[in-house]
Amino acid sequence: MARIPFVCGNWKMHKTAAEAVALVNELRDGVGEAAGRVQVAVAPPFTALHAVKQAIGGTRIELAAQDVHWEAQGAFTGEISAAMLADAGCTHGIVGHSERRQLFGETDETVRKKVGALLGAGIRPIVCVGETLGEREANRTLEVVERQVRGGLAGLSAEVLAGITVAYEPVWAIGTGKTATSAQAQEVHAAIRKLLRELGGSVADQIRIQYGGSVKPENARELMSQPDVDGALVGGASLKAKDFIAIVKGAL
Ligand code: G2H
Repeated sequence: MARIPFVCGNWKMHKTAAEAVALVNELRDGVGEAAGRVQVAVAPPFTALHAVKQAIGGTRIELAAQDVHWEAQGAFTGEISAAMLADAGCTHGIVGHSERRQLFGETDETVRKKVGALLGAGIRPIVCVGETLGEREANRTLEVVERQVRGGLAGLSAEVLAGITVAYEPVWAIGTGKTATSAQAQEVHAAIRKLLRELGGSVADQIRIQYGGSVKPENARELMSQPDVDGALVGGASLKAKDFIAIVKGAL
């Protein structure tokens, strides 16, 4: 089944509001050329969401958050709720990024709670999974990724699963300049698709599985040409308009 590729720029802890708006303005024309054939989103830091929401008006660029807290409200200093993200204009939310897992104690259980919170606010989750170098070398890649997918999506109906994106990001390829080969990516993406079929039946064919980890203009087309690679979650290269546009066009 044909899936529209989905490319999301994860800006991580980069860009002031003014810098974020300047980047969106640079993306406008290039992304417009791919309109309707590639879905495109950007995930600025929380402080730039409002400004970026204004700046993407009239474009096909959608707004994503980089994280969320699972509780609806309360005494959780520093946290942001899903309702607040919806209010800021987010249509997508990244959860379970390996940096959150490794540096901030994210677990499969908190990922699942965050997925629930996003869905409750009408925001589509992008659920990140991926193995460390040690896990790959120990031949545990598929076991780890399966545990993360099952944990993050536990109990969701097929109907709900249809609206979710999974991002496979091997930790050893993130920000390191090392990219999984297209064959390595396809192998894991196919395994994730098989698992999604077990969890959601035929909707597995609708679910986009992005690849992430040092995606750049030079490797994007080859990676996204794999049958189960349905787009990309792009970090470093999404901070430069020229590179991000080239990656978006690589999905065509
Ligand atoms: C993985 C990716 C974006 P980069 O973290 O989520 O970042 O493309 O810099 O490896």
